Amino acid sequence: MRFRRMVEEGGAYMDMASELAVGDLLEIVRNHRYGVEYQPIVALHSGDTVGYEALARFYSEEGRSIPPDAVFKLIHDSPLMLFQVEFEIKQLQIRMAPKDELLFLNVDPDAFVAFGVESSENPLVQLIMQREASAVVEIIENTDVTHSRYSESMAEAFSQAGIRLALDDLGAADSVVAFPVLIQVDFLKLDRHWLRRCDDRNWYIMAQSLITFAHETGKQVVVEGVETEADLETASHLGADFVQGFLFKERFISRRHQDRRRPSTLDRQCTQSH
Ligand SMILES: [Ca+2]
Ligand SMILES: [Ca+2]
Repeated sequence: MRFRRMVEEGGAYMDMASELAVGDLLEIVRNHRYGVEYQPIVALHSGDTVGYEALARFYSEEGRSIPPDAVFKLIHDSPLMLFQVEFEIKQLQIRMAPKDELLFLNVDPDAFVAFGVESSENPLVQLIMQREASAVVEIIENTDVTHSRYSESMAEAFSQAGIRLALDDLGAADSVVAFPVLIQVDFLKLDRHWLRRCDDRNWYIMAQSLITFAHETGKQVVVEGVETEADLETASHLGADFVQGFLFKERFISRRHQDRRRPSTLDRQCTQSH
């Protein structure tokens, strides 16, 4: 359960072997071989990109992509390293992000509590506050009590700092929803599984009802995992506000932390544009 976010961030790498040697991890961290993939959040009514979800990427010395879930799995064994890596990645995701759109950021509750300050004084909250009203923090629900408490305390801290919240992966295969969280957040992100289930009338009505609930309580809804025009049509019939997924692959933006020793073409582009 704790690794659902990491699997999501794994994206295309999900099927690859996800073992990583500690030495390789240290090499990645020491040299900040990090990157970001920004996936567009698209308004259904206009087709415009209104925001991006930032996803972490990692690279080997040779520039090869490392499955993100392998990195997160390993750094979870060391709270301080988890905090350090999460902090640096959020810094990068904010620094390299398109400036004017919403920026959806996945924040790891384990990293948040690892710092030992569970309030808006937490450095992760202070960092994300730089992005002001355009930041949205994505939270996931956890089945075990400890992690549920971490998610709740993190949601509270961001909320107190005036940062909007999205409930991520709602309806994922192993998800459990706490009603207070459902009520507290500003965005609902319906997991990609809804699109596969919507042939079943009961699931369809449930999705519609969640969207009606969201709208009547001032929230907006993102349907994730839109891969085809048919998916787009389903999301539209459901009444969602936004969609996200591989149908919009040409709008994805990939950026890497600059490696001073061997800057890539992409890095040079990033340096020029920021
Ligand atoms: Ca997410
Ligand atoms: Ca998600």
